[in-house]
Amino acid sequence: MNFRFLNSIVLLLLSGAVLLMTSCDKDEPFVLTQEDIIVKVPEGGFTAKVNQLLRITPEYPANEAIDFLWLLNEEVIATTPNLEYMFEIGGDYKLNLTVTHDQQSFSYEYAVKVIFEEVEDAPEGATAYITKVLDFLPAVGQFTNKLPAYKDGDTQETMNAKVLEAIGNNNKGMISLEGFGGYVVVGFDHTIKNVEGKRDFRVLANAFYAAANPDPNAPIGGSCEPGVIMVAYDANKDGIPNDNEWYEIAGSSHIDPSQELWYQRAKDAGCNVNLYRNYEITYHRPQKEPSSRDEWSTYISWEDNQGNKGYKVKNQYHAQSYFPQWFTTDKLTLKGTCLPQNGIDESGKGNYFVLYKFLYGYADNETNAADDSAIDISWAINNMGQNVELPGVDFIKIYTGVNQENGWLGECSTEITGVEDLHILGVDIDTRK
Ligand SMILES: [Ca+2]
Ligand SMILES: [Ca+2]
Ligand SMILES: [Ca+2]
Repeated sequence: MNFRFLNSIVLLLLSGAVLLMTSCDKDEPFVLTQEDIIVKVPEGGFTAKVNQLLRITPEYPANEAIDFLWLLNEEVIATTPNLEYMFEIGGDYKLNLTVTHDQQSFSYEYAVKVIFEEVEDAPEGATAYITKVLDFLPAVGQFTNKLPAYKDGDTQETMNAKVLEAIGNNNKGMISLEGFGGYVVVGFDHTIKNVEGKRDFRVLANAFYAAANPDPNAPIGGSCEPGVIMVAYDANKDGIPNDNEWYEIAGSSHIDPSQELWYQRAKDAGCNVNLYRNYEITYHRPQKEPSSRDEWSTYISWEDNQGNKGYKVKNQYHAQSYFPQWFTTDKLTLKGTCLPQNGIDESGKGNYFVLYKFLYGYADNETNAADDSAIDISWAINNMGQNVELPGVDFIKIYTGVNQENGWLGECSTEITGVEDLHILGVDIDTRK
């Protein structure tokens, strides 16, 4: 055999093998790597504005079947390569992208800061006080239908107008929200600005300290009937507080009830010192008003979503119906955060009740002149307890936060006499650290 010929065959075979290998390479499937997906992240992460689209457009190998899965709080918000998403709520978010191709799967995390647009200072001529009452519904209680007074024919609208007459425009009249969950919703002629590091508004009420607590070492108390404060920024500018625009101000017990100075004292006295989020109570309309004293103790039945039930009783001081008369259905269900019970009978004989002061962050809990009756809008939290940085507030809701009967004093009920925009009034109070 001619060796040269053999060599040529070997060469041919070899080159054929090389050719074969090359074509093999061409058919080899695409294998996704972490680096194939490129998202250009601005320095400091993505920033988005509330109610405006955030767009993220990754670069990725075209012509390959890659699956994209965008997640926000473990919920799928897109399955397309490009993300377009509108956040309705300000705050810090973590966005998760998972890309998958065959067996390969990679995840990426992006920080998104969602901010509101800036709020201007209040315009010239704006008033520091309440100019609108959007809703008012006291729970059951001895001042229901009295503060303000209900008259036959009154409707929700006329009751709202009476509330505005009482607590609007610096009139400093008084309304009572009565038992747990009773509420009022008010508005202003401008947005109360959230000034950084400062308290922004004050809820005026009638809280006072007791002069004669039998225990001289007791913490400050007296008539502190805390109302939980909610705030809404009109992010979509429709002139009303939408459900997803409300946030709760996290007062001291929202953070930790055990830091209240009277916590152990109240616990020892048999108070329920827990804080319940998503608390719900239902009051049933009485079939009729009691015809004799015997019926006072079983006047209005209630039950809550914690397995408790009982009666709201009638007393000799207030003869009118304790169920809101303009409210037409047979039961009244009110919801919110239920605060620790702060009322203790310090006499031990049922005749000297002291309602102890929470540290800060509630209405009708602190005297009006004290710094801790003032609120920093930056204390707002969402329903997951996360801080929300609102630029300002257009609406404020206050509801009675404690469900407790305090002997002859009656139920713990938040009273309100007004709201003040501290910036318009030139009142400068630092936030709490
Ligand atoms: Ca502030
Ligand atoms: Ca709105
Ligand atoms: Ca009060």
